Amino acid sequence: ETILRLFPDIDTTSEALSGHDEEQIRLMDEVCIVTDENDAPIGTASKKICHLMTNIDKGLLHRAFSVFLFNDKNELLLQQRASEKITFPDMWTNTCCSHPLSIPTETGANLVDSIAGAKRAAQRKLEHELGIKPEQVPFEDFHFLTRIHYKAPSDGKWGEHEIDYILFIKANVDVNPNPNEVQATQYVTADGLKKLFEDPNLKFTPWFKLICNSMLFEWWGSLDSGLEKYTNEQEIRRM
Ligand code: DMA
Ligand code: MN
Repeated sequence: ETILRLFPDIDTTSEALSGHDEEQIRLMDEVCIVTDENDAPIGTASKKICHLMTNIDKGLLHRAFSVFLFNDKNELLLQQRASEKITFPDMWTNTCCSHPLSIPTETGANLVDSIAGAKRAAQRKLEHELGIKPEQVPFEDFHFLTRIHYKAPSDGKWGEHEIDYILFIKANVDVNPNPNEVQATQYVTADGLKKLFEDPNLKFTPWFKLICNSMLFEWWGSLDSGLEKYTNEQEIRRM
């Protein structure tokens, strides 16, 4: 693990996983891209290592993506995370989130290649989590908007600290959720989403709330005209 040279006292043990869902434990072995604060790759580490709050508190940061998928009525597809998820279980969130992996097709050292890697990772996870076939979400139809750097604890033991690539896509898709990942889905209008926020019984992921409270509704409003002015932002937004 090259990252041990940069973070010599990192926690690599696995007791934090005991009691969790077996498939979700297995996915904690995926290899994420560790970056510096400017999103330059500096090494790799397992999904488990990247999401332990003890390591995040030492500054460990990794690359991620967030897809916002809209149908032809400009409604946003939301998902409710499965109870089996180790981080942020049962919470409602944007269409699909995950991590570009440390594999040649998903890694990039410059922004153009990193965006392409995030789009390929997005196609892979839209199929894994929601059963959406890659043909229904063509690579060329994804729009990269910006990168968001944020940190958020989940339950004390686990959390997120990411450079998150925001991807928009307009596509009418067939959804067939993987129950180990997703327990429910729904399409919402912008007003419908604002109504959901008023329901005290619903919980939302911290990154989704951050994006909703900053740019989401402005971006959403420009889906059919003027989205270009928000795309391919070079700066990283710190939240
Ligand atoms: C991680 O999402 C990425 C973001 C932007 C929070 P996740 O926890 O859903 O990842 P995965 O689906 O790989 O478990
Ligand atoms: Mn993450």
